[in-house]
Order: sequence, then C-alpha cells, then structure tokens
Amino acid sequence: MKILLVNPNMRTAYNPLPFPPLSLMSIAAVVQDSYEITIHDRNLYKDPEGQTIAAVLDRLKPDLVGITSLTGPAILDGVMVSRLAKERGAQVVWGGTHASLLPEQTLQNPYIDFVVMNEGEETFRELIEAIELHRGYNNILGLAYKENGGIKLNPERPFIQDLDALPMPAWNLVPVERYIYRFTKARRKIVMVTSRGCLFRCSFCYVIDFHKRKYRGRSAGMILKELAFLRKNYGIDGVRFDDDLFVINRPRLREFCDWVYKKDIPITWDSNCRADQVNSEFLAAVTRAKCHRLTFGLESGSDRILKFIEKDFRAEQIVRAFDLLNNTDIMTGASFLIGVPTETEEDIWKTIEVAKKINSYHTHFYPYTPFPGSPLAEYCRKNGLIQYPDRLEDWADFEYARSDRTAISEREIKKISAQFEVRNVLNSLERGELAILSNFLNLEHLQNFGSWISFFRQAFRSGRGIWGTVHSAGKPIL
Ligand code: B12
Ligand code: SF4
Repeated sequence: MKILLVNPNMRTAYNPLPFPPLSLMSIAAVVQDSYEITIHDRNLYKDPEGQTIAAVLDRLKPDLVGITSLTGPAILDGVMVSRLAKERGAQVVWGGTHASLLPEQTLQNPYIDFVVMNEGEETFRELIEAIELHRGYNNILGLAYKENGGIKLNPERPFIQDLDALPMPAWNLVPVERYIYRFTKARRKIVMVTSRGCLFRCSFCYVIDFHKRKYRGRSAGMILKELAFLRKNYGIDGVRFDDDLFVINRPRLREFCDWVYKKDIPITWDSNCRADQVNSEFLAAVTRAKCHRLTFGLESGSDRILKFIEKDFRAEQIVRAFDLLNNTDIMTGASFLIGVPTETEEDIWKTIEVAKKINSYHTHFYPYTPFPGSPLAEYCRKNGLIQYPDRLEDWADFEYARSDRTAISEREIKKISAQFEVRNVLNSLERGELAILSNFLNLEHLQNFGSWISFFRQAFRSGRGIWGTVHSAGKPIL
C-alpha cells in the first residue's frame, strides 16, 4: 500500500520560519517500516494551481493521501489536494488540529473520507491496516468516517502516555536542510516538539479541547538522544522547542538543563514560557543550559482581562518576571492579544503600559481570533460575536476574523504595533541580530514611517539618544 502525506501550504505572513511538518513526520515514523510512504511539503514549492502536487500524485499513485490541518488558509490548499487525490482514485484522510476539533464538518467535504481525531500515531496505523485488509472501521478508536451516507464518530482514543515509546519523527523522509535556519547564536537551527498538552487552562487555547488539559512529555534522555541525532547527521547547533509549554515539567527541565550544562552539549535553544514560571532558580538553570531566548504569551496588562481569560497570573507577575529576565542575557519575546471579548479601551491602555514597562526585546500585538475548540470561542459564539462557518473551506478566511471588534480602531492598533516594531528592529540591530531581523520584520508595520519619525524625534528631544530611548523601559517613548 502506497501512502502520500501532504503538508498544505500555510501561507503565513506572521511566521515565515521554515517548519518541518512534525505532525506528518510523527505519524510516518510508526508505519514507515511496513509501508511505502512519502511526505510532500507544499510550503517548499510555489504551486498555487496544484500542477506540482498533481504530478506527484500521478507519479506515486498513492492508495491513501493524508493531509494535516490548521484552522486558516491552509485549509483551502488541503481541500484542493484532496480533490486532486480523489480524482485519481486515492482515499483521503485528514488529521491535525482543525479536523480533530470539527470532524463532522470536515467529513461533509466530498473529497475527504476519514478524519483521525487528536493524536494520530495509533489510529493512523490501524486505519491503514483496516483499508489494506478490507476490515471495517468501527473498532478504530479516534476515527471518524463516512458510512451509509452518514458520518460516524468512533469513541475517543486514550492518549499515548509514554511518548518515549514512539519512534523519533521521520527526519529521513523530509529534506531536513530546507528546515534549518540561522538564528541568534545558532548557525543551523531547527524546530522540535518534545511534549503534548499543558496543564493550564487559558480559555482561548486549543489544549483544553484537543489535549483535555493532559500533559505528556518525552523524557530528558530522549530529547538529548534526538538532539545528538540531529547534531551528528545535520550539524544542528540550535533548537526551538515549540511544545505547547516546554518548561512546564520542572523535573524534566531540570534534568535536561543539567545534562546540557554538565556534558557541555554545543546547542543553544529557545522555547515558550509563562510569566508565572520565571524565578531566579529557573533563570539560573536555563541560562547555564544555553537558553538564549524565551517567548511569552502575556495576553494582557489588565488584571480583569487576565482573569476573564483564565490566564491564572496577574499583571504584577508579568512585571516581576521581566524585572528578573531583564537582568539576564536571555532575549525575550512578549505577545499580547487585542480584542478579547469584553475588553475596553482602558484595558488596552493597561496592556500598552505593561508592554512599555517590561521593555521586552521583541513585542508583538495580535488581534484575538476565536479559534474553534476553546471555551472563549464558545463564549463568542453563544454571545453572537461570531458565527462559525458552515463549510470546511470557509474556515480559510477565519484568521483574525474579529480584528474589527476591538475597543480601539484597527488603525490605532496598527499604529501602536508599528511603534513597538521600531523598537523590535532597533533592539535586534543593537545586538547585531540580523538573522532575527529578517525573521521577524513585519513589513506592514515597518512601512509606518510616522513611527520611525516620532521615535527619532523623541530620541533626540529627550537627549537619551537612540539606544537610551530603546532601553527607556517604562518611559513614554511612544
Ligand atoms: C509548528 C506550528 C505551526 C507552523 C506550521 C506547522 C506545519 N504543519 O507545518 C506554522 C508556523 C506555519 C503555523 C501556523 C499557524 N498556526 Co500553528 N502551530 C505549530 C505548533 C507550534 C506545532 C505543531 C506541531 O508540529 N506539533 C507536533 C505534532 C506532533 O502534533 P500535532 O500537530 O498535533 O500532530 C498530531 C495529531 O494532530 C495528528 N495529526 C496531525 N496531522 C495529521 C495528519 C494526518 C493525515 C493524520 C492521520 C494525523 C495527523 O497526529 C500527530 C501525531 O500525534 C502548534 C502547537 C503545538 N505545540 O502543537 C501550533 C498550532 C497548531 N498552530 C495554531 C495556529 C493558531 C496557527 C495559525 C492560525 C497562527 C496564525 N494566526 O498565523 C497559523 C495557521 C497557518 C495557516 N495558514 O493555516 C494553533 C492551532 C489552532 C487551530 N485551531 O488550528 C496551535 C495549536 C497553537 C496554539 N496553541 O494555538 N503553526
Ligand atoms: S496558552 Fe499556553 S499556558 Fe495557556 S493553556 Fe495554552 S499552552 Fe497552556
């Protein structure tokens, strides 16, 4: 049986870094010894009309085509690939976040035969076996499929508890070189995901529905084993740990940090973090272990909003965490949401005040988007703030759907973002972080020349100069 796994085109302007299709590499790893399997990443090709993927389908003649899904523009691309696959007689299975959260609607699409819900490894393997042996599908936990003109959702599959029992993602099936990028202190950096889920309950986050707030992580030893593999085979010297919350398991983090330090493993790394996880002991451990950057979803500077979204920390904890962080060499990234339901203009100004005060190395504001499968999206729906699209394809335009509903105008938000973007650029320039610059430049914001002019005017009028102004935390440079 021949299988083709396709990563649809993500077309994302907000994160242009090359991401290995780890979802597909993870499911491929468990079946590659038994089946002929190919991964095709559409982000590596310019192929809007689908000629390249049609040629791949014609050449490989797969029996089964698997497609991964995120809510957003990639859905349209995934549907196009599904149509081309069906036209050539293949069966089509979708997996990933979007299809897992909305399996019935996904299956209403005529080009999709199966949805693998949530974790994919075991369900995918059982599906392949069932297709090959012409067995029924009703015993496959975690599978949704079409039957007698209707849609059948089998019971959920329990989560895989021991991630160490899974093989490493199938790095052998992708052109690894294409996913390596240059980044601060690392010439050859790559993305890894070492755990699944998170124990927190932020009400806008997918983990509540998708991972049922359950956390499972690979052991520190297995992370180091994969790192050693990546170093030996691809010369990797930097890693971005893109877990839901890499630092959440303290014993695992401590063990990982100790090993990197004691064995002097030549890698630098970065990951996401939460403000309430930062303390002196934590910072000492990660700094020793060559962590050079931590990124924070801070969401708001208003305690009312932080409580409303069940972030479970307060604005003063954000400020305290950054007081500690700003005394280390760790670069910081801070992101805030604008447009959370019930947010007032006063809340937004509190957020901007906190953003100024903490003086993060990079600061980004994102309009809140109610992605499906979170309690806050349900709140939006129940309160008539949004309507979920009726068809799978219509989710493609859902990104940032609510940016016009914020308490201040979109124009004003863009202006604020542009002013922080100026600081982002100057911070990068000061450290000579040109690689970071090219990764994070938000051209749209930077074209706001007014922000540059007002920054320089402020810098010279205040007598603080350019760097003095960049570093003037808490002072109104904006
Ligand atoms: C890397 C990443 C990206 C990469 C792309 C990933 C890729 N496919 O190439 C980039 C940066 C491009 C990206 C973009 C976006 N992302 Co993103 N991303 C991630 C991240 C950090 C890791 C994904 C990953 O590799 N996980 C590891 C693998 C092993 O887990 P998995 O993906 O869940 O896969 C398992 C199962 O889902 C299943 N499975 C998955 N695919 C398939 C396919 C088949 C056929 C089968 C059988 C099974 C299966 O099996 C896998 C193994 O168990 C996740 C957060 C996270 N930690 O998971 C967010 C995440 C998936 N992204 C998210 C979001 C919101 C986005 C954006 C919308 C952000 C934005 N506003 O721009 C865009 C959408 C892009 C688009 N155009 O549609 C949300 C999901 C929201 C949603 N409802 O889809 C997440 C969960 C982050 C979050 N906490 O909110 N993202
Ligand atoms: S936003 Fe981060 S901390 Fe909050 S639940 Fe999601 S993964 Fe966990």
